Amino acid sequence: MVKSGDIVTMALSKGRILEDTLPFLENMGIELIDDPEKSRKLIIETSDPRLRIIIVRASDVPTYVQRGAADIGVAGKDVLVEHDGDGLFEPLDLKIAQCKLMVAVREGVDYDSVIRTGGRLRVATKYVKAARTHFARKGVHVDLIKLYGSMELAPLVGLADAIVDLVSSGKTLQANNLRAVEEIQQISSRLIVSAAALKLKHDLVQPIIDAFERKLV
Ligand code: PRT
Ligand code: MG
Repeated sequence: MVKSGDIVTMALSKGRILEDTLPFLENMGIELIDDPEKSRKLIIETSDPRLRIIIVRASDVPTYVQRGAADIGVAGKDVLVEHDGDGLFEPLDLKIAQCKLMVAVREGVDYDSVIRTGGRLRVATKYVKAARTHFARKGVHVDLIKLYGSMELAPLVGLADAIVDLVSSGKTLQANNLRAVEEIQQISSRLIVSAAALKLKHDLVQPIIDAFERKLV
């Protein structure tokens, strides 16, 4: 029997992060016992009795790791920027789930002249911290409108002049008659580890970090 102090818990979100993290685990010879995309289980055992996976919302991964409910996790840089990083280490850029955080406006809108005219720009986004920092740096006054999804709709129905959202293929913007006008940041997912786990479970956690790093080079 493995004692709980001898188990590493890894927090992952379903979808692209899980998909792109599995090859790292496979490279370590680790397989998941259940398929999280099919099973309703939220705690998934692996072929290594010392490692289990918990399935959480992408934006909740840092919370679980920070508070010690998970030892290690994979989270997008977008999520980490919005989260307060106290007690979290970010030892590796896994270069997975890559995309860009961008400003977009309706097709035909002259963004530069809107900015120059100096009126308050209404910006709808889930990424309030990143957006605030970006526009403050540019010296642009903004009204930030916090949304939890489907940001692309906001400029189409007059809720906002612009959005700040993640873009990968650009198809979502295109389908909604929007155009990216500014890149804020390149985004990829990071391996995150709690300060506590790094200290108290060092012998279990460090080999996992090392194995992830070996797959990267
Ligand atoms: O869905 P949920 O609300 O649970 O959370 P989430 O949307 O944050 O999770 P998920 O699994 O969709 O995304 C997890 C992580 O993947 C994000 O935190 C990003 O770091 C990363 N990632 C990479 C992306 C994208 N690419 C991406 N394209 N996350 C979201 N998108 C969305 C984007 O918001 C937009 O709506 O896809 C749409 C644009 O895609 P294109 O290809 O049309 O440009
Ligand atoms: Mg999503």
